[in-house]
Amino acid sequence: MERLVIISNRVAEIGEKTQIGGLAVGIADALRRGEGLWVGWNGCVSSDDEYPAARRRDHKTVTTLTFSLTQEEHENYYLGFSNRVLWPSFHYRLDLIEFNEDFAQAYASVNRRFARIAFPELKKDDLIWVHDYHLIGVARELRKLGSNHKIGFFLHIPFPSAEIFSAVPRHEWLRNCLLEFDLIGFQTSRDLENFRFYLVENSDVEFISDDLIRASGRTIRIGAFPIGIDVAQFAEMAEKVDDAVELERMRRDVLGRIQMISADRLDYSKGLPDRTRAFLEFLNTYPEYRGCAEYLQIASPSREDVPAYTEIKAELEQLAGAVNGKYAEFNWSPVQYINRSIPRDKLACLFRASRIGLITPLRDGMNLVAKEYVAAQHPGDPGVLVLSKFAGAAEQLREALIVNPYDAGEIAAAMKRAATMPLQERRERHQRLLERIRRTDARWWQTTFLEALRKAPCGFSETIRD
Ligand code: GDG
Repeated sequence: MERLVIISNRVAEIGEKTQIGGLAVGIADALRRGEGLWVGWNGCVSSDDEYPAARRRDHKTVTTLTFSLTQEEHENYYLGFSNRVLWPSFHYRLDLIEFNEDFAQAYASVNRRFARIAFPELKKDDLIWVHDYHLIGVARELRKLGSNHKIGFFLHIPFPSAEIFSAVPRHEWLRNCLLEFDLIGFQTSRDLENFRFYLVENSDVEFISDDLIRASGRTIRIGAFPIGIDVAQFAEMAEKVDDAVELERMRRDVLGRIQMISADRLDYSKGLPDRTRAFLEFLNTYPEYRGCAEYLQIASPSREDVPAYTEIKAELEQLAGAVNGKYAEFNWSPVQYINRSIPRDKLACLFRASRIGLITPLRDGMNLVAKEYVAAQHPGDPGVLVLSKFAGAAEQLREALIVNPYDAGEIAAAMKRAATMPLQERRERHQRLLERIRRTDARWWQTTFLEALRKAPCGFSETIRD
């Protein structure tokens, strides 16, 4: 019988309430149906250099197999190659790349370790689904061990333009690793086009059709599979109004306040300082909103061991302080800044209680918050989504107010338009957005990806390229 095996960098606690990170949310949704095995890092770093044994835990339908990383692996594979080379470069921040040879070595050897832990567990008919930029080398390592399973890869972050990708240290090796999968999936058609164009310019891959390529005797399927959310589940959380949020909403109604909200990991790709500057521009340009517009910025801590993240945190705190310093009054603060992760159900209520959702990343694979904001709205009196054109979600969510996240004036104008949008227009836009996120929800994402993987021509690799 077919079983789904997920291999991802982190394995989330199943059922954990304050789970953050889009990948964890998406995978947990996908595994909730059917039998499955989920293999990955448990989030702990062991204090010695020993490789601690993997730990198995059986949940209802899912078994998790998790293990710790050593200090050295954590430094060089996770904080190093994954988050100081791949993450910045795939988000178009070549200036933030910090590369060294140890990072590349550790990345390859940890990918091998993932494969070695997973391989003995595999059954003949398993479908293997590898997730994200940390594990590009896993199929190659599984093939070396003799796996002839169908192995799919999904990239949650953007695939950059060919020029950018060809500047990534070890890009040829990464390309060869990718070509050991049977299906390579991206978030958007733009990512897919970028990958195709890179191959045209940097390989002798043969293009058979829109979704099939041939490399070194193997046929590989490629495609775009925009990730979705469990719309009904999120809407249900938003409807169970939290008392504190409701009280605050009523207070705001009485005071005629306009609430704006954003929720992101505190990451330089999410455009948090640019958005705060845009809010300042909004208050500068439209004085009628001074004293009544409030921006609630939830920025959950992320990767605090990487210097670029501490720098952006300092910048953001300084900016929030500057906006409040300039405009706050004794009974009103324009920016409310929260640097903690808050429970998911509370987040859903806050989205529903906010008139404007501000999702303006500088680059984003998809951005699930944009879809969650739409799902959380009351259909009779919905809020307005202001969305960056550089979020993968913008390819689908066309009825949002689409903005250039680098242009503070443009975002400020969109805030004004959202704040004054007539009810009828809000309803119409929301209705269309809701239809689309329902049609391409978490289940749709999982089933279309797995269907494509089942259809992929499986090829055992005779020659592993280096
Ligand atoms: C990667 C890609 C892609 C946020 N703050 C809190 C909180 N969250 C939740 C959100 C959402 C998730 O975390 C974030 O997902 P995103 O998609 O926005 O972003 P990444 O973490 O960067 O995810 C991204 C995604 O993978 C999936 O493929 O969309 O492009 O970068 O679910 O609601 N959750 C809680 N408290 C918070 O304070 N509980």
